[in-house]
Amino acid sequence: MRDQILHHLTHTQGRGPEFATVFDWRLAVSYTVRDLMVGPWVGAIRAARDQGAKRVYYLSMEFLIGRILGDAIVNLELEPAMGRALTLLGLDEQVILDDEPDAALGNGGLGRLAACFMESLSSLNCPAFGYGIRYEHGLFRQRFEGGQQVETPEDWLNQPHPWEFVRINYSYTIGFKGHVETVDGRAVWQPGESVIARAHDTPVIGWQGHWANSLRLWGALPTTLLDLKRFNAGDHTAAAEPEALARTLSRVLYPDDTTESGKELRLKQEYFLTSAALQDIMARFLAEHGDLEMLPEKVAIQLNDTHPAIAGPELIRLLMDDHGLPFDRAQDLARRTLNYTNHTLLPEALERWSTWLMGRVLPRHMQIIQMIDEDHRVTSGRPAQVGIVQGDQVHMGELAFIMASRVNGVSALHTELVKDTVFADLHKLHPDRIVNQTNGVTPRRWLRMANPGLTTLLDETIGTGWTKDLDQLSGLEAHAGDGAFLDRLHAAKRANKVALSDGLLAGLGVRADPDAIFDVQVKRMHEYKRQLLNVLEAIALWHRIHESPNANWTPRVKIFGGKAAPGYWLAKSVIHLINDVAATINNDPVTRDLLQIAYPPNYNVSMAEDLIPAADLSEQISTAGKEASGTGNMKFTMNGALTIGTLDGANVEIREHVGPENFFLFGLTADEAAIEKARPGHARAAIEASEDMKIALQLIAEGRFGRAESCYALLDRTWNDDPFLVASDFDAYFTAQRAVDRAYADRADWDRMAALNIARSGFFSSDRTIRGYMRDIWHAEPVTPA
Ligand code: GL7
Repeated sequence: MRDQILHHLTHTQGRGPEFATVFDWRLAVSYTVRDLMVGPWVGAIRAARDQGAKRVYYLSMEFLIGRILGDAIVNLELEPAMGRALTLLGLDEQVILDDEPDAALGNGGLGRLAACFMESLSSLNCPAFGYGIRYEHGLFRQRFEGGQQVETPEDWLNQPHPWEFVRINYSYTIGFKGHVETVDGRAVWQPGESVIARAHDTPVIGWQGHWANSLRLWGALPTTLLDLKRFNAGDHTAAAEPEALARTLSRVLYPDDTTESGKELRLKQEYFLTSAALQDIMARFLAEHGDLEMLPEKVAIQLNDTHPAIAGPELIRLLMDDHGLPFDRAQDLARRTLNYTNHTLLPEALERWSTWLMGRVLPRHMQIIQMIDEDHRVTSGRPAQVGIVQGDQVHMGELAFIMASRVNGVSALHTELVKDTVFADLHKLHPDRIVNQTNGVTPRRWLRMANPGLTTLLDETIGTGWTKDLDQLSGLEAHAGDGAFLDRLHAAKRANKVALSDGLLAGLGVRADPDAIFDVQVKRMHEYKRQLLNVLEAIALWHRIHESPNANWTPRVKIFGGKAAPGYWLAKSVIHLINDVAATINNDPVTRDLLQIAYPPNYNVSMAEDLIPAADLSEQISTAGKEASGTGNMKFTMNGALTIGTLDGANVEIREHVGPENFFLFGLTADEAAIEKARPGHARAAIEASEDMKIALQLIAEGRFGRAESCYALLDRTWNDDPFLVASDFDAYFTAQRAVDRAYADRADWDRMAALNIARSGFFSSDRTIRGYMRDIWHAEPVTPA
């Protein structure tokens, strides 16, 4: 290992050890590890082809990968050897690992789910490709200035990316605009613009390195590099225009979380990804099988939300216009090949494009969409209000549904709500189409890599088998009454808290006592996720402590992390409020040993890997009915945090699995929330009824935490509208938090509950989720490499 690292340092990186920077070493280490991935990768690709296996294609606008090196070391079980090699070279492994920028090609849960799925697909030997966009700039970086979020561009590709292989022979032309002609009775689309999509492959190694699939990310290139005529005429800037135009396509990740963006560029990005992926899929399929009738038998395509929903019309277009199939045959093959996952019910996230924009950017697809819609109208006898084209809008959810074999929700509750709300009419027409696949997360990254202390304890207590069969964690049940085991569990958690506490002190100047409850809410900033409820509770608690400073309070550190979409000013004002409250509370001599608030900026995958293993309490407090599933909630549970949460998304299933006595439940149910929201004056009534809530709002309005003006809109909305029922759930939340205080004070009992949370978290492995997709949706089988 040491020699390999030195070899790559010299021959790949071109550096002598005496001149090498951390970056040089990190690349040399990465190439060394990558070498070990290539064998299984090539073997997997070969085995899938030789055995004529069905392949799964996961189309996603987002893959929130994070760092790759540490994950690869864990999955290839290289830790001991790598540790020794780096020691021999006089290098600090943590410094090397931390030098890698996060691949932040996603916004939040949806993108991170795609990354967990890629890892599980490889760990399960399921032949698969992930298709996405190689954004030059991932999710923006977040800083705080005067407590307010400031965004700066992210720049991960401003340095060599050691994990990718550029495939210049896998390049496809992607057209836009232009017009459709009829030649010999066949439609011919003459695009007015075109770009090249070029493949960049990253191997995704599975557990123990038996299999690796490809994450294939498309970069955009111009069809003509330089307008030489204009260049020679002296117009140098204009000459580079085609290149600049093309490159904008894969330039930036849209930083919207759950809100739809109506930009033409976004539609072009979605089509760019989808068309490149489908052309690639068809080329591979035809090379292997030749017979188009076999498509559904050999290809399963999963659409990650509606973002790639143009896949339906695109696949029909390729089958009709390139391969001469009639519409009915093409539509039937496409529908038997495609599946769609719904990830949200929020109305603002349901993608819609005007027929005008769709017709202008993708004229041939607009025609096909109308054919699909008309055919569905005739064959299903659907009611008038159902359809893809409604008025002058193309509804991508309806398009995805109508073109899918299976439509799935991402938690049991969410799937039922999908049936009852957004797709109620389509569900009645196609009652077997909607199925559930509750989300999961990979235990390799989220336990084995992120929490080495707990991993050692697990390995020593129940063996290492849990890593690939997370249900084996149930073996811990037998130890939940064993004092020596619980002491070790406590020590492992405490060590993670000490490390985090050191980081918070160094980075933010916040003093976090490792014996206090570490109460963590990390996720995108959104009204429905109710960070506001959490910070209002902090204010009310602070006020209560002041009223009786000598009462028996349980010390608490509240930790927040998360970004707001740049245009989401209400979410940004919550960030501002949290930072202002922290500045006041943290320096209060009366309460500072009992209550601290930390909000480290720029929450990302790597920060999650530090925060989650150090958490005692997981905040999953969304308004019931709004969070489709959540996946952070599962990571916390696996790492032995207890949840305070509502009956929303996968919280419901987490509570069922860990047992209601090991979960702090509060708040309205989804049904109750819907009724409460419809009640006129619900917000004001709830605030008037809650002394704690009223005081918290008053303290803000009085300017106790800095300029009250910056909170007026927030206060006004809370008093008069409160669409996410912060007020209605406030007292229940406050009471549940006091139950948390009491429970934490009984250390042995808390540790026992933490142990049971871990022991019963096996269901939330993404291996279980992927097996479900393979069985119920893709009908795909694992493959053994030769
Ligand atoms: C999300 C849901 O909000 C989240 O609850 C879910 O866990 C995730 C993965 O299924 O998908 N839907 C969505 O649009 N985003 C999500 O994170 C951005």
